[in-house]
Amino acid sequence: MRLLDIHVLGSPVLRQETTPVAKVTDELRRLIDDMFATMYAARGIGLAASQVGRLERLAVIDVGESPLVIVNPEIVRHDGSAKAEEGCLSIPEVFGEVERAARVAVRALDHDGREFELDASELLARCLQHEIDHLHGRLFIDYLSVLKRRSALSKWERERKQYPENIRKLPPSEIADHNPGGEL
Ligand code: K1U
Ligand code: ZN
Repeated sequence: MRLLDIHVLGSPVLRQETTPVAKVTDELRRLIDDMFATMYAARGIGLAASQVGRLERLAVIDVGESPLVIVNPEIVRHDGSAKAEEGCLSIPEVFGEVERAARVAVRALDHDGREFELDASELLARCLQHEIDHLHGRLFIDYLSVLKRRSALSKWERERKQYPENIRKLPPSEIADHNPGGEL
């Protein structure tokens, strides 16, 4: 298992559209394992491929229930709306309230390339929407009002100095520290 570098705001890959995965191969499963290790090490609840500089359309999620892999995810139904604070591993220390669908149904392929559908609400619904947005080059700050976005970006201008070349490197000691799902 390897810890991957996380691309932060300013890295062009975060704004790119990802490419649908044609087949879930062993190489892709290794990437998925590395993404879980990286997400746990960074204390996140989700991580999309573009955040680690890859353009395959896939993300990993663990909101404390069980680890979830979504390959080629699509929101097939949504309803209601809910507002809550979000953060992003690619914009550390910046937070903002985002209104999203309260419930979503997502269709995707799993770790073995099998199609499944999932109904989600609460934090899982929010995290699914946040990760699927990443896969289309969208970030939570895009939803903030002009004033809140300006303030988020000014905070980020101070924070970003810690990330030369728009890369966030995780300390290797983090690898075994945090693994809520027992996945590693
Ligand atoms: O994709 C990412 O950048 C991961 C991001 C996902 C996310 C956070 C909050 C709402 C929706 C999606 C994070 O995990 S940032 C870390 C964080 O804010 C958080 C961690 C644990 C519980 C709740 C939030
Ligand atoms: Zn994010």
